[in-house]
Amino acid sequence: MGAFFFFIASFNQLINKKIDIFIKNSQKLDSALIEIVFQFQLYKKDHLYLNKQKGKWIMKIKALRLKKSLLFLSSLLPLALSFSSCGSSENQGTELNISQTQLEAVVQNYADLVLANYQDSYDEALNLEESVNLLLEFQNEENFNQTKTAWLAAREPYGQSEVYRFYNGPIDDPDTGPESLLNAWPLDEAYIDYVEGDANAGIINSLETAPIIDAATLISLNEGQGVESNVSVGYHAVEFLLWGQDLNTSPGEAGQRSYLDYFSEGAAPNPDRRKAYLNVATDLIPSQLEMLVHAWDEEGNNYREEFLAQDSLSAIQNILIGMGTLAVGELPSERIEVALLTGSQEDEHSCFSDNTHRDITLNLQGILNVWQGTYTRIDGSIVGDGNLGMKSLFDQVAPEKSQAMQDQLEAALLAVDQMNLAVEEGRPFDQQIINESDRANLQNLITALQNFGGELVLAASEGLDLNITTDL
Ligand SMILES: [Ca+2]
Ligand SMILES: [Ca+2]
Repeated sequence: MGAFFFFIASFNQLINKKIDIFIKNSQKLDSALIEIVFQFQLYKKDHLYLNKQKGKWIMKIKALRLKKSLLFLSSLLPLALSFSSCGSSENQGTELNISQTQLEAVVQNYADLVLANYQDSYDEALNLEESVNLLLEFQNEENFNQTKTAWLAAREPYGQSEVYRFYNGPIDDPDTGPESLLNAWPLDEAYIDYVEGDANAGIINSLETAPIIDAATLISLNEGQGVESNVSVGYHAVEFLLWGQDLNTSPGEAGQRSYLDYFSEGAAPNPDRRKAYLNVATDLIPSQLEMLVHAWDEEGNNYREEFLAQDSLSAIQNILIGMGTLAVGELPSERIEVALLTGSQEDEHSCFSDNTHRDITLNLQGILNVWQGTYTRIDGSIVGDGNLGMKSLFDQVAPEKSQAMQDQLEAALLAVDQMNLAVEEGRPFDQQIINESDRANLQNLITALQNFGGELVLAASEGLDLNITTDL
């Protein structure tokens, strides 16, 4: 068995001594460890992560909304948890119940999904760019609404692509990855434009911050002053420029920005700078996505070539890290549980447009795509081979775990259907997080996703002898 233990608990669970501990290995949990866990009570509202890597316990505590600020508590607490190695090398050298040819086909199939998914993301982003061009040329409400529709459409393929993150692939390569320029979030809207109570807020209204609004300026201002919520570009910046703040004056309502904000007839100051901002920020989205298409296309001399050339099991390890991290951390924890804990739309993914239910649905669809080995393109055509997905792989090497994962995905799909039904009934995600029965459903979704991820980690260890880390 791979030596990997995973444990996650929110502060509330800790204080109630209702700790969910997902220990699938048979390793005894030392009482000293429990004691240390309870010392975390002083870190209110924080999430706690505990896992075991290479025979050593590592604890991390993550402050809400400080995604990149993992604090290694081993420096604060005497974590001398030198548990004896629990046979992590047991499987080393064991022959896998699968051929090299099959493994290569699975990896190739995945690369085909990624490329098609990024191509669709790029095409839809170009449509958005064209809609903005039309809006800025012919200024009317119809074109404004069409632009919002194009933004929503652009999110459909991109949301599915997030399962290709978290393993330092092209999207989040530490040096060149455009993720923070595309999908940075949460976003402090007052960094960009006026907000309720401050008519002069933001880059748009500050000649001092940005004498000229161009691509270089907006990119340089992204995550300005080292503040992660100082987001100047990407889908969510454009979302705010189109919808404006969601003041929820009625429960079913999203942001109500007027198209007149872009024109001199409107009440908002600096319409020309706002136009320039919308234009530049929108253009940047397809230009970032184009890089991703080139990284994965079949032209060679790119990431795809390296990805296919490496050892197939290393490639599969990356595929599973992407899927596992989205399923265990990013989607249930960052994107759902944080909003549930705070009850605030500030922690809602697409808070201005109230499109968060689609973000969640599409992230799960992305996981399903990689699981099944197919991706349905925007034009309805299907890319990939259903016999070459992760499910087929695990059916062969860890059939019981494979079935357990399938069951958890189906439970997650049921919860997602219920979430979407509630949206149709007039309760967008920002209302569901404050409605008791909807909250219970979202909690079920979190549990199903995390159980899926937990089974994935174990299946990879059992069937493929791969260690999958799912830390954000
Ligand atoms: Ca709303
Ligand atoms: Ca909202």
